[in-house]
Amino acid sequence: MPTLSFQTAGESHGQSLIAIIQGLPAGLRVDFDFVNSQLRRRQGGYGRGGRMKIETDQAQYLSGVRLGKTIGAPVTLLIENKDWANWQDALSVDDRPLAQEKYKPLSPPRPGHADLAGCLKYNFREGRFILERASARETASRVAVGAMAQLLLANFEVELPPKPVPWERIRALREQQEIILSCVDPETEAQMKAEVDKALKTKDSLGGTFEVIAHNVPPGLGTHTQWDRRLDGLLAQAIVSIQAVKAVEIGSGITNASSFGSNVHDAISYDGKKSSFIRPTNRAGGIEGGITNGEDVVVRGYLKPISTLRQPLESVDLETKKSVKAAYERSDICVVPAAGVAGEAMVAWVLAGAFLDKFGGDSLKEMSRNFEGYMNQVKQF
Ligand code: EPS
Repeated sequence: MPTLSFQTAGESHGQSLIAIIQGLPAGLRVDFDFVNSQLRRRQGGYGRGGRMKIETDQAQYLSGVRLGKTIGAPVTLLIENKDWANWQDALSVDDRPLAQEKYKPLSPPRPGHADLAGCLKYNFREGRFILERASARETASRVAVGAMAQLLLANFEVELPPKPVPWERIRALREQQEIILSCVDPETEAQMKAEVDKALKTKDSLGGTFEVIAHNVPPGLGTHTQWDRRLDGLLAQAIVSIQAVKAVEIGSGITNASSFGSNVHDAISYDGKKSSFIRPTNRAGGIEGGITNGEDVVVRGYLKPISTLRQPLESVDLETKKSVKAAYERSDICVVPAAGVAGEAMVAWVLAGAFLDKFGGDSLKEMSRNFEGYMNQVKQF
């Protein structure tokens, strides 16, 4: 069992979403506003469907936090589904007679969604219960968990030379009330918005790419010594597990595959004054041999277009096996900005886990001591 772990529970139109985090050290101050602001960011973005008008996602803390700080016990987070009020008769927990007029069976299965594979596996004749858990609404729990990981990591920033990152734009994106498509280049963002408008008109959907950059990461997280502890592998799993993400890239991994090695690997030099190793480039995305090398950790997620189409593809009626159009269920058109927030949460989560694996500690104080000792060792290297 890893030092840090979490599990989520909850269905899209059930009463609430839950996450239980195990392994956070005691003494971590919880910034409740920060967690909620991350949840708010996840709800934004151009191309979202009607659901986000119903919800105001906020985390409640059922266990593990007292007087504003973690106590080392499992932390249980709860996010209410306001839409439950509209579904509780149709999806009641007990077996009272189904409110037929309210129940919305999901049939025939939507190509690209979990519907068909889930129905075959769990032996349902329509996809309602599959979609309820497969829905990307589950990422709300993950964003709250990731925010807790970000709060932990904020205690361990290391100083590194400044990078050419468009900070002003990123700050503005963070502060703007209405999230459009979270693109660092406003001109490209306008073109992206036009594409979403086009998909709206043609009743289609869109995917896209998000990038997460973790700054000030110390060298030495993850390890080359065992396949399942390589940090790039852990990041890849965490990112691909986000609904609709179908590919992941570390650094410039995809273009690296079609380049010569001399144009891919990041040369090493040493700055005696700063006692630190320097890389003019970071095509490796901050990870070599499954270990962080002190550069920014750069991860990209590639999303397929949302699989619910208002002009549905061919599908099959699960009872009659006849060809019919796939079902339509209220959905988003493009979720790239929201997936980016989930991606940020998952990267923070994996880094926090690697931090705990390396520095251990049952309290933040103990962990900080271990971290400082190691950083002194790196400085004197
Ligand atoms: C989501 C909530 C869902 C969907 C979306 C993500 O709301 P509803 O199904 O009630 O409209 O908008 O889920 C999916 C994309 C999916 O395929 O199920 C959310 O909170 O992000």
